[in-house]
Amino acid sequence: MRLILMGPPGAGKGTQAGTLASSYDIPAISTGDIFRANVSEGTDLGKEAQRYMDAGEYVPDEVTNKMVRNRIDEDDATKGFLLDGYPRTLAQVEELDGMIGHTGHSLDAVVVLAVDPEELVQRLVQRAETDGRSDDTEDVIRRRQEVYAEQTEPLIDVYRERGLLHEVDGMGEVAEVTERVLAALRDVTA
Ligand code: B4P
Repeated sequence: MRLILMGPPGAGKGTQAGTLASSYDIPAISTGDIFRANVSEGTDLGKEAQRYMDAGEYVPDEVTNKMVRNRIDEDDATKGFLLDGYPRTLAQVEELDGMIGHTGHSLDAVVVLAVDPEELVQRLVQRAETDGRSDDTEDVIRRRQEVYAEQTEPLIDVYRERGLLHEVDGMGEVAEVTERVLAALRDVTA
């Protein structure tokens, strides 16, 4: 199974990714998590990514694409993967097409989590209080939302036109959202 999980900041991508990936016995690949791991390890990639993340901007496509290509080439991803937070730009869509096409497989489904705008902000503000993530300040949250609207929302139409899109209600309890995603994907086969 080769899946993409999309949604605006705070929609629950990272929250759902692990459970969904376990259900399909595939690795969850989160670009945000990989960047944050590199930031805390102080790698060159982390140093470069941090200044973009802290400003609510996307890390440049060349950097992100290379990182995802390396991760998808790892052995555990040969059986499939769930991408959390990638692709986020049209250039990343093209790059991913190339990466998957190269393996002789194809993308199976794209899930978009839909959450009310006020709820999105509330979740992130709440996370700021508990986790202290450096990009969960009010100004940066607003910028992340703008960047999502400008650069990532157009991808929804691209995948809709390809017949791969599943829009799922992301409101309510975490477990309820998981059930809705699994139900939406019930007829999808790899
Ligand atoms: P991400 O780590 O992907 O951050 P995010 O969009 O905020 O989503 P996240 O997964 O963390 O939050 P979630 O919605 O699960 O990206 C961070 C940054 O990395 C980007 O801004 C960018 O700079 C960079 N980056 C990542 N990928 C990139 C790419 N492809 N290209 C370029 N740059 C890239 O959850 C949010 C909160 O809601 C949590 O506190 C959670 O507990 C809560 N929550 C979730 N579901 C809930 C529910 N049902 N009810 C109540 N609360 C819920």
